[in-house]
Amino acid sequence: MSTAEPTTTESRAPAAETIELSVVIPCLNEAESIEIVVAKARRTMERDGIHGEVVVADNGSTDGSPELAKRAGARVVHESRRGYGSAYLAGFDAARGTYILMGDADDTYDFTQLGRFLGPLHDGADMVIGNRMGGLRPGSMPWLHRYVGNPVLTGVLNLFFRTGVSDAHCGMRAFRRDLLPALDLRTTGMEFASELVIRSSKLGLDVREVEIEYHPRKGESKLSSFADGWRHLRFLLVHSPTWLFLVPGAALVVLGALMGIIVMTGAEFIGRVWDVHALIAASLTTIVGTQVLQIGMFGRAYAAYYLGEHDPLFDRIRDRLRLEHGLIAGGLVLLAGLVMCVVIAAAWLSRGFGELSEQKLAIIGMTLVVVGIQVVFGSFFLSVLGLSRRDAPSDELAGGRDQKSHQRS
Ligand SMILES: Nc1nc2c(ncn2[C@@H]2O[C@H](COP(=O)(O)OP(=O)(O)OP(=O)(O)O)[C@@H](O)[C@H]2O)c(=O)[nH]1
Ligand SMILES: [Mg+2]
Repeated sequence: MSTAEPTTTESRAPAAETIELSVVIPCLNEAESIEIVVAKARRTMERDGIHGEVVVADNGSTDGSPELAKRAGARVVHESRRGYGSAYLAGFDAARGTYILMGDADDTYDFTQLGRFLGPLHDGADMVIGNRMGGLRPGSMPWLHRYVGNPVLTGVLNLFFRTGVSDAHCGMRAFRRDLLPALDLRTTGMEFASELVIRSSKLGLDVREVEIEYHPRKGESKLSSFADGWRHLRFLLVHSPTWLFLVPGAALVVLGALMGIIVMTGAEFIGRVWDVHALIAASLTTIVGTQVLQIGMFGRAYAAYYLGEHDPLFDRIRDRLRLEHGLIAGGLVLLAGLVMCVVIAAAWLSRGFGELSEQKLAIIGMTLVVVGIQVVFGSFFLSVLGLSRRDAPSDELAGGRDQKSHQRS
């Protein structure tokens, strides 16, 4: 939530208890359009008999936008921190309606259609998101956003979080204001749009879509294709340990194991037989894959313990596996590796430290030793993450066996 206490310029604000809809508009230097947009929203609410208010959240505009917004009948909130998300957080704090409708100040969204968002909310939806893709007016969206940015980022978002939303960056949305504490929105930039969709999906909200039109903007765009695109992607990645770590980690382990099998069986691959160099690559791939996998597990544990995320897979694993299971598994891998290394060393010793040409077995033995050590310490670390939760009873630190739900590996 916004930390800076926003200052409000009151202008024809209806009594709080009568407000059904707060139209919240973020604004940064939108003098060309802000008056039009505010007037459209106000006129439409009057026309449709909706008791509402228009809140403009300004981010330090230098072109007189706040004054224009106020003149058009909006309540203006000033937020000192830059960014689309910051502006919205300040606007949401100031909003007093039962429902909030969000939309840009650049006249790209048609505020005369706001009733189409309110309808599903009256029908019981928690959130309504516009879908612009069927209603793009010529010149409204550059091809890079239309065919690359939006589909790729919406696709990644749905792959990672299965939200089912078709146009995840549509800026026109409406939702119940009482959901804000549960939504717990924090991001300050354009990635705020993704955060809202992901949080709604994680909360299992009833999210519906409405087809809308998207018009060419007035004034200068505040969106920076690559910087903002990256901010979205970065946000999606760091909120999905599964796709950031577990999937690539598992892929590396499988790749390393396959390479190892090809070398050890002497099978032909791409027209040739592979030897010790390929086995070294296989070993390193497996080791790094195990590391990445473990970081993913730590990430999921952190999200479950500290971010309060509901994670059925993690819960299931935690219910079935204890620290000791991890220690036994890691210990067995370590032991297998040690046995291989000792056998090779013994054979070498029996030859009076003479010729030694057991590179392949030695590489496999050492790989198992390294992986085993990682699993042992990784299991302890997972346990430490669980133990250090504030609600953990203090005697868990002693590793009490009866701490069923906490002492897990
Ligand atoms: N980027 C940015 N936008 C802000 C900020 N504060 C308010 N905004 C407003 O956020 C809304 C969205 O920004 P736009 O530039 O329209 O971004 P966009 O809709 O993704 O891109 P366009 O299709 O080019 O309009 C506009 O109403 C901006 O005025 C800020 O600090 N940074
Ligand atoms: Mg816009």
